[in-house]
Amino acid sequence: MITLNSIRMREIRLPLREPFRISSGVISDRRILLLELTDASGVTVWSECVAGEKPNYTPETIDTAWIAISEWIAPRVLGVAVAHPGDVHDLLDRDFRGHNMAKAGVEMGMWAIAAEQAGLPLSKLIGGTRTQIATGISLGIEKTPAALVDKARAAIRQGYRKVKIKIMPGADVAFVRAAREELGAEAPLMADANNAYTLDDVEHLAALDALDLMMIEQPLAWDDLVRHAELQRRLETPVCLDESITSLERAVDMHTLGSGRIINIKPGRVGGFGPSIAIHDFCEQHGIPVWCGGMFESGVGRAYNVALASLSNFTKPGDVSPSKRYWERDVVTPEWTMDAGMVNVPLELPGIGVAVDVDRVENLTVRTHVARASGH
Ligand code: OSB
Ligand code: MG
Repeated sequence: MITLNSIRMREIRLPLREPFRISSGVISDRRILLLELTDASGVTVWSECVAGEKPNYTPETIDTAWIAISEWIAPRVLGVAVAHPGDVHDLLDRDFRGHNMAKAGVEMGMWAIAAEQAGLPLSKLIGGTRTQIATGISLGIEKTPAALVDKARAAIRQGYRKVKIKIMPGADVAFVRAAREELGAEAPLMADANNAYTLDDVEHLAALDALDLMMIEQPLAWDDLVRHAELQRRLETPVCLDESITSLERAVDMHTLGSGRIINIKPGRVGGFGPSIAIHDFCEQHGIPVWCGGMFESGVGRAYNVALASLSNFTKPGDVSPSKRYWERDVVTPEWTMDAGMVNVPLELPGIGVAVDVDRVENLTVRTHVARASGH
């Protein structure tokens, strides 16, 4: 039984080691929403809401999530006894549209509470079988193909198992071709357009077919499945959907319509672990590979991604780079590391498997809010 006594929300600011440009915007300072959930059994866990600074990826931002959690989500869960963390998503979704990342921050924390209560690593609680996660890097848009090639070459040297190249009109085919030519036929390359194209660009995008990419991620609009189906019919390269998959139902629609052949699962985007596991299981039954995407999480959010990616059908490398790819210093100990392109799934301790450096978090905190069940 899980019964939340309190939810402490904190915004921290964490500068990225280098700015990151995608087709829809650039970020250099991450504003991160960390949550501390305390359960009536005495367990306290940390979780992360992965909403971005601006509504350029999904409609949510850290500021909308702050309101959603404090005004609507906390009152709905605090003091309410929940038998299983898999029940939380339905509780939060009833007559409450959207705000998936805000909901996921709380929902995932409740899975971590269940793991602590059971004395199990989070990965084991959900039935994960992998002990290591194959790791990919997501490379931002560079000014020139040569600059991109340098970054991609360094990534391959570091052992990454997948190199994702962000693309947009004006920085696409020539950039990816340069990477393919310089890095060779075996290099595991893919592209991510973050919605930068329309069906008018089919001929142009079809030029990527010659470059033997693992996949092209979310070329068309964030909420589109119909046009992606048309595009997939005209491309050999598998389409992978990210933004468009916001629930199990959208994954089923993708399969029905043929809108893509691979799914990037981000637990925040779909509303938490419950929907993530449901999408994973559906895809496994239908031969659709999945992998775990990233949102420049701190080490806290990364713990949840790593646990999720330990499930059997996460067969493609995830965007779960080690802490040093993002930050001078992470907020967890131990920091996340990569060895030969693999990140270890923590299996020693119950829960998320890393400890939060609370003093450091205190120093980085710019605002706090505590919501409590009545009487706590
Ligand atoms: O499209 O996958 C994306 C980061 C922010 C918003 C959208 C995306 C990304 C990434 C980052 O690609 C991947 C990572 O966290 O390493
Ligand atoms: Mg993406």
